[in-house]
Amino acid sequence: MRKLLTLLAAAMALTGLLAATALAGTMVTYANFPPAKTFPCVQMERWKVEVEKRTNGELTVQTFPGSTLLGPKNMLRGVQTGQADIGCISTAYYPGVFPFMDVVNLPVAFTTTEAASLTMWDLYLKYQPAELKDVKVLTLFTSAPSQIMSKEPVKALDDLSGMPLRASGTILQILSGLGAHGVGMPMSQTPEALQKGVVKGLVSSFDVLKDFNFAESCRYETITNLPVYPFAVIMNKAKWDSLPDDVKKVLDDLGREQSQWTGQYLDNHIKESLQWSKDQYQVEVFELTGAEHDKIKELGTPLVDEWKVAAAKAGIDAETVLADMLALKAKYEAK
Ligand code: 3IO
Repeated sequence: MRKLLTLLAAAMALTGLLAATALAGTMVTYANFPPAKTFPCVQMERWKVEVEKRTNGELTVQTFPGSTLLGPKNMLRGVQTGQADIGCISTAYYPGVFPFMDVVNLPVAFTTTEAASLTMWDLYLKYQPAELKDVKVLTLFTSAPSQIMSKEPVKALDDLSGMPLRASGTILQILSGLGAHGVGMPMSQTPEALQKGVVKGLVSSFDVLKDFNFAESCRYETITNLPVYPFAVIMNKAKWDSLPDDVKKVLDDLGREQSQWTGQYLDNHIKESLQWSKDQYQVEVFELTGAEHDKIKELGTPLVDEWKVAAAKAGIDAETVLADMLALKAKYEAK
């Protein structure tokens, strides 16, 4: 009997201790718009694990993939108003809202996700743009260079004529210059649009062939090396302010590392995804000619000029930012 009581007392003490630890800590919600398998959610789960480990459980993270808490277009507002503590946004879904970060979406032909992501992070840290002042930026990363994935073959640029393709941001303008019909919508709506035949393909990075199983319907892939899509992971400012300093330090220290981790993950994953698509669905990959790549490049030039005008209007020193971005790109791509 005494043994049992001792055991009971010990159990109660342990329960109390665990409860106290949980009470002492903070739980935050983290919303994401695409499905759990996709890279923005893979990096979210990695961040959660690292944060919980490095804060010894002082901060716990409850993740909501697949637009279960906030969707692609209400993510920014939802984080600002505290419907979620943390959210992942694709900035190309918010035209005119991120005049600084839009620079990363320009057609400058990033060759790797890692270089693009680290470039984005460094640019942000250096300039601390006004457009992100009312939220806390936890990490930044990009998708991989964008390619065409379609139901009908695009062996040459002429094949694009009139073809409805899903995209967002600057890629829409490039598509229109190429005679295609760009349809702007978030990635998370693309499966339905493809299935209904509203679009005949999409322009994004090759990870989605596997993660959304787009390889099944989009058997033709064309290497275009179009812009990357920039992403920002943001936290509600009041929530951030309420966190203890040691937790803030863990999150701050993780920002650049998470950006690089995500870039490296995606650079590897696009290769794996394309190979899987070849094995699984015998997808065909087409290369364009040098002259065709030149044409794509030419169509990008006015977009850079348009960005400069829009950025200047927002009080951004556009020439300096652009030069800095190209220098960072060269630095990271040399590695
Ligand atoms: C993307 C967005 C969500 C899930 C996986 C993804 N892979 C590449 C992208 C970039 C993109 O097309 C977009 O709309 O942000």
